[in-house]
Amino acid sequence: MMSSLRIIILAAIFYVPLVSISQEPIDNQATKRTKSLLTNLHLIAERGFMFGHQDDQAYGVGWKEEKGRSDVKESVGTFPAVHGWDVGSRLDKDSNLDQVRFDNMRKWVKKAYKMGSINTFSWHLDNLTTGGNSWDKTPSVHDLLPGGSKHQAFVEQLDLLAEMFDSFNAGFDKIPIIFRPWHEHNGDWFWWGKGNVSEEEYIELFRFTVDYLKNEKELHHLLYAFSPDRSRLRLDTIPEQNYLWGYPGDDYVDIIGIDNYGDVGRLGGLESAERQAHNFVESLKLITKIARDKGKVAALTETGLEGVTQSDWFTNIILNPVKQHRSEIAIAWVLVWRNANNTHHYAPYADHPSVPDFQLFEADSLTYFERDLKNPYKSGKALK
Ligand code: BMA
Repeated sequence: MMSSLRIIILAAIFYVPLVSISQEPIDNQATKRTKSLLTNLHLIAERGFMFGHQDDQAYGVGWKEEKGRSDVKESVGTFPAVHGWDVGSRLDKDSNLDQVRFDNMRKWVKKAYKMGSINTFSWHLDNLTTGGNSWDKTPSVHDLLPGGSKHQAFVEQLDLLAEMFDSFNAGFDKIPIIFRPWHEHNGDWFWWGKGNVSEEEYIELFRFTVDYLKNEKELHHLLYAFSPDRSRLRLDTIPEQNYLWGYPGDDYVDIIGIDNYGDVGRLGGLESAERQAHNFVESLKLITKIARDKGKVAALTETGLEGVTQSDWFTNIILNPVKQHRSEIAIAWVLVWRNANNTHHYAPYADHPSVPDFQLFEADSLTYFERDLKNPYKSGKALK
């Protein structure tokens, strides 16, 4: 028998990692399809990235609930590879905060799955302390935690959430999904954000949410994403430590995300275009490094330029920087926000000036849309 000291010395000499990095979901009872999805996300991130869009099938600029429509499809001939949805403000209502009917959402989630695309969920939950919305900054997290005055009300919302997620079935199979709760928490604009919550209580909220869905409700078709906001993240000093503010731990997170609207051409910002481009790359290198060190997957969980006012935005701002820094940037997807109307939209729509550039973006071998995916729920079979 070799002594443990000798093993450590040998490991150090030959650089053998003492802890093997696991690529298994945090849920050790995750379904086979969910495990395969995570494996495939790792693989995709090393080869390129998927394009995602919020509420893609629900509405677009000038239309709502029209069967088979999608502004992305009408611009490039294929649906996105990732479909973003939000289950706020409260699941005891018929529709979400952006008037997407939950019944329809269920149908579209299934359709995305059947097409071989992936569904991801955020949760703009109302402030249960005041009855206000997510942007009501009145501290509430303390009330939601065990022993708090709104704990029961919170558990009721989690029960409804679990019911919703549990209803995502295709035949006997549960449709694997990526859940991204309590996003942008390092900003102060949501009641669960920094300034309105202590770091300890934020972590407790995140852990309680995951534990409840996984252990109490026994949902095993979920992967979990963590997604701070880039605007409140200092990239110059100890960025890693900065990023990990509120990190609930490696046992609670599968995906190392970031939301970044500030480095992608927003006008009137303080930073020059060069500075933004530099910071954009740095932010993606940062999440890639953290994800690689932890054996997790990185993703740009939200981004976009409102109105897509720069016609080469997709290639120049998103694709080229990723391409130029391939060895240091590995992200599984890039998701742009919703197409609400002709000013508040983040993807092009037919006849928008950015369509030709979006077509180049889609045609590039680094980007994956629905038509490039085969079966992301089967190991090694994600891409065509
Ligand atoms: C914001 C805007 C709002 C919307 C919210 C949640 O960025 O798009 O109109 O209600 O996201 O989707």
